[in-house]
Amino acid sequence: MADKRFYITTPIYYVNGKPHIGHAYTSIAADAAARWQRARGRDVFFMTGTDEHGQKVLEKAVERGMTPVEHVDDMVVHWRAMMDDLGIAHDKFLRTTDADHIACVQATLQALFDKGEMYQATYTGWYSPAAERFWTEKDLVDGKCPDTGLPVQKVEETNWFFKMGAYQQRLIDHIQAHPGYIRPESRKNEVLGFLRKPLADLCISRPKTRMDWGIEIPFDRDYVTYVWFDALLNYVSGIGYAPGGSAPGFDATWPADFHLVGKDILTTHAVYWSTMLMAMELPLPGCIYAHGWWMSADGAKMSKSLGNTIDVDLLAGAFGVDAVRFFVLREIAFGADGQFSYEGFLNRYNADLANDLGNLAHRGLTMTRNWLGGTIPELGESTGFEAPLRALAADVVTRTAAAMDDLQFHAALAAIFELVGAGNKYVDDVAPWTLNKQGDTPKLATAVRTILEVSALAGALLSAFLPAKSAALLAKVGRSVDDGVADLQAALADGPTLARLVAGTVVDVGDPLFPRFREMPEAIAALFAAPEPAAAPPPAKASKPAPAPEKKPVTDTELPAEITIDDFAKVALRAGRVVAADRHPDADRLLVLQVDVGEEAPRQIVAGIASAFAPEDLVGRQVVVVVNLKPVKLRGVESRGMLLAAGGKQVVDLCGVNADPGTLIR
Ligand code: ME8
Repeated sequence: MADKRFYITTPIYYVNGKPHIGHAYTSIAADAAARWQRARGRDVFFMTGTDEHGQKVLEKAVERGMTPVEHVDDMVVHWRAMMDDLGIAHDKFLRTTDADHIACVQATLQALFDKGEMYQATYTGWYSPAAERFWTEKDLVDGKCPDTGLPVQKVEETNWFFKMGAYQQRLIDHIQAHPGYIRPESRKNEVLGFLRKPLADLCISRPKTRMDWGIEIPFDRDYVTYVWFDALLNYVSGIGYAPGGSAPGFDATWPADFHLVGKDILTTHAVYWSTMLMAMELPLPGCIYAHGWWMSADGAKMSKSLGNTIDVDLLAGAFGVDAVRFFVLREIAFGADGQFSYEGFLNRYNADLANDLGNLAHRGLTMTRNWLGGTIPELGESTGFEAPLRALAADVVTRTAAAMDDLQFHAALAAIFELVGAGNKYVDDVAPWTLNKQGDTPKLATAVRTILEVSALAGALLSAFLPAKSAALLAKVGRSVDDGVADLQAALADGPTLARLVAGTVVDVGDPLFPRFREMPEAIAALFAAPEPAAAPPPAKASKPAPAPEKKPVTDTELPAEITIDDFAKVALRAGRVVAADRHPDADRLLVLQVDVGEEAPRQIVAGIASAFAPEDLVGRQVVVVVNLKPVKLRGVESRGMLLAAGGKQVVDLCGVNADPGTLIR
């Protein structure tokens, strides 16, 4: 369909934390693809946004002592800023708290209900707050969420279900008939593997009594919509979908050409979203592309919850925004995982941007200034090296276009830098300094002009990756951004001529585009030079400056005021043994323990140690218990006593004694 808009999306990001390099990655990739297609002349719609409902976001709001609305309004600012700072030129930034999104979700729910796609049932399952989804007992890995490895909660409740299972065979058939539907290939096979087991129906509601931060279900107002059902609909709500009749423009935009997602959220897209669309009788997107993860230096996935992320602002501040955009797309194939290291960043910056691209342009510009009066020369006599360079340029343009249409960003960049490398080799082969010495002006003009042409072509090809630097490079040879677009389109249509510049234009040598860094920029070196905190967890050490005061609570490190022996004597400590342990039904940081402290019956103690221990590891464990602590209710469960533990807020171990339960400890 010639008129079909190119429609590309990123996931909409949870506002339970600030953005990091992983989110920047998906956004940069989508932006590069969108910019490329726009430059090619296509009508593009690029949508991104924030996912603002659900348990995770609600918990964060509670933790911050804010209402959910206050919290999301405050957090969205960081996400918008990330997009602006990284030059992400989206056409729409959607928030799931937007009124028109909410209206679309409710209308869709009602339409599916009216069609008989929804039913109510009582469900027992394991809920993972981190992944915001239910699992069956069989899905769990070591009793934990298979996606996140974090604790799950057993939940039994009556809910609304979407008849997802009914679409299983249709989905398998679609995936098999459209080999490019789920990419890369390995991810497609993963989804087909998942679909070999019977596909259960999808629980799409949450009772307000448990969690009310969501979109109310129109046909049962005691419930809100499950966050994924809400979030996935953004891809159509944002372009004007309505079950009874969509806004003008919807049909020219849907289906999406590409949904870009991280591999962590492939199932929700490939299975939930695809079957939802089938039930809604909408065509499926062209491709769901699941890219890999950025990992920290110690090989862990960077995530908000692990706190081992790379600060994009810091990196962009030190090396420039375009260097960040370039690095993340050049360093790893789109689909593979990549380990981030600052040394790797520095090396690639110096090698590709400073030494190759920056150097080629600077050589051409200084030669023009020094030997040719500072204006772009007419092409003169051939040196014999231009024809092979033009042939390579033609091949590079073709390969870049094919790679960009296929989201193979690293391959596109590799091709463009092959041209840059060939440009530098051309300089060495032609040796313009010899031509200058010999006074061979016709050949010198050709040589210098060709260097400038190759630099400008590289600049035009790189505009989707390095918007600001590409514009700066083109400006040095008198080309506007629009000229660059015209040059690119001409090169795509007819092959590059290496004769697009305007002779007589005054060049602007200025400073090199990418200054070389002989050592790590100070702001980054400072991350490693700072003294290590006494008990810094390893991931944080890999990516953040060490002793940020707000990260290390005062209570963990400083001595509180002195107490007397009498004060201490008020605390009754006893040896105990854990006889049973379970997860707290309502809080994933808490465990509910039954502890024998030598009394008639075990004590129930609620402890915030779930991040360090699985319940089954604790049974039989000897512990030290404060037995005269006033009983409290923690998230609705009574706790009578406290365990002594090491590590402050970040528990690392429990204190234990080898003594019978009830033994007095002093
Ligand atoms: O999942 N490496 O939001 P989210 C690469 N709201 N990419 C990463 C990454 C990493 N270490 N960490 C995060 C959600 N990402 C849902 C989506 S869509 C209808 C709803 C990127 O804030 C990657 O794109 O947890 C991943 O899929 C996304 O951020 C998850 O963002």
